[in-house]
Amino acid sequence: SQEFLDKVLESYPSKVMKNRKKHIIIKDSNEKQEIAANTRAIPGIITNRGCCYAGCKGVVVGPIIDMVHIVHGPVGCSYYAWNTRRNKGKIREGGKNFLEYCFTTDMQESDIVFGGEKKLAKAIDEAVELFKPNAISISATCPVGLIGDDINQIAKQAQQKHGIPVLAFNCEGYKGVSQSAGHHIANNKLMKDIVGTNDEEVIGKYKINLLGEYNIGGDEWEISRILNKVGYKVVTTMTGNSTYEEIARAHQADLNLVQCHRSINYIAEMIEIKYGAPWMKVNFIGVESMSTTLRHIAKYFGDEDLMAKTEEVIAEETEELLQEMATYKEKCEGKTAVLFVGGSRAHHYQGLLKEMGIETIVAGYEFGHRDDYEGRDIIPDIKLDADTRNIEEITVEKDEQKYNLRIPEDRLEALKKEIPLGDYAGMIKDMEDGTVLIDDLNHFETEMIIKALKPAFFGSGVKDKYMIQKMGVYSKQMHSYDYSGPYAGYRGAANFARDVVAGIFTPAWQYMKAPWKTQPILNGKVEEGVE
Ligand code: CFM
Ligand code: HCA
Repeated sequence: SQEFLDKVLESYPSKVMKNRKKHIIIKDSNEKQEIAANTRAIPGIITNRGCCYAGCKGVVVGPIIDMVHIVHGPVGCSYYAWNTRRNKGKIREGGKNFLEYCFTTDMQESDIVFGGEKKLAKAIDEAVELFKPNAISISATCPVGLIGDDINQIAKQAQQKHGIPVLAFNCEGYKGVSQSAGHHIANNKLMKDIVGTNDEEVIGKYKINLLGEYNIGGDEWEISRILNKVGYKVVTTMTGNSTYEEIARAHQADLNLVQCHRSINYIAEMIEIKYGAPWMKVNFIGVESMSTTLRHIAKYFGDEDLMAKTEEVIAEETEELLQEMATYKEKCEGKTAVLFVGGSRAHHYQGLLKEMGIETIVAGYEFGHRDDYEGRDIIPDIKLDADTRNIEEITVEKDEQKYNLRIPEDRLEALKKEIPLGDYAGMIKDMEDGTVLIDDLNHFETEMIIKALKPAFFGSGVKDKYMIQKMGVYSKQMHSYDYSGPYAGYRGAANFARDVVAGIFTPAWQYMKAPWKTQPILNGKVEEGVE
């Protein structure tokens, strides 16, 4: 591995090499390893990262179904985020769902020159008149911050005028080094303005929230199906397939299950401080992780009947599934994978691949932070740079009226030793010695990896998928699932395995050599003496 990495790094100019070196490590369990992450991508390098606006509007705010999400900016920013992420939603009885729509102020040159505030106010008026949404979000794109449109003031006036919540997000694309900044900005506002504002009692015995779950390809529906079967009441998901009022009641849940910690750990932590409900890291990807997660949740509530029911559901769900998974494993045993996804999937899917006999030999995040690699306990060691300090850090305090300790403190401390309460371990710990971790992988490095390692499976996104496949390697879209799914939960594991086996064994990859590499494009001969 070291030899290969040296070859990659030597291809760079010395300054770039010095930078990239810090973002790459070979796992060695004898050492405490540190990886550089959440820093600026190098100009000129083809990165897969997105922007702050993508993380705020596209990822966290956009999936709330009954809000109209207005993008204040040029049409492209809105169009790009129109259903491409596949965050699905289903209308509630008598409710509203605007996920199919794409709302934008469509800023033109004259708006950039003379300001876009009036246009935004008009767009809100129109949206209210035509759609009567329960609430509205406004997301700022790059030019809005540059020209100084005051979207907060417009939101305030519109809220008074229309009598519905209008939330303004200053998530201009350039605000951070990646989508991650947008997650943080969105978390802050959801916490400040929505969570805790509805005290109408949620009925149910074991009340939970699903945080960091966005219902991509229907994942949340499969997860909820299983949780409901055990007996849990899901108060809200944040934010996949959620409504404004469901999120407003989130403070009533007794436990927050955190799937994608990268995008939502801020809210999880703030709810615990303000309302007293602890959070637990979960993983719904893969048969074993799903079952372990169910056992952890039952242990938290500590009820014998619940634990028994959990075992019953696990047995029922996995009986046939394990046989099916064994057939996939037989086919794939010994194959290798490279996994490169946003901020948590590159870790979450490794267990499921292992269940198929596939080892992940290179993995990395687009925009994960050091704790996503190394574990939550290293957070105090992270040096905050100017880019991170740029994003507002809000602090919340105990809400004297609504705070309640769900379980006694000594029991909570004891439980922390058994289940991942308030903690996540990070990707490094789950990888084998000798495997490679690369942060913010770029297209040059992707090419080098493919040439050297020829993996059977390359899990990544739309920006590099086709370049990988043109090199003759099967590449799966780990963001949109290539329009398949769900991939979470028990049924999801089977769907994923079935799709991957079909992908790996498709004969297409051997025909990927360009025709001109094997035969000349021009046919003919040069004859002498012909004029
Ligand atoms: Fe979390 Fe996500 Fe991901 Fe993410 Fe994303 Fe996504 Fe992703 Mo694309 S919230 S970090 S910002 S799991 S949109 S649903 S697939 S990059 S790995
Ligand atoms: C985003 C959304 C994205 C992009 C996916 C991709 C998604 O970050 O803006 O690059 O293939 O999941 O849709 O991550």
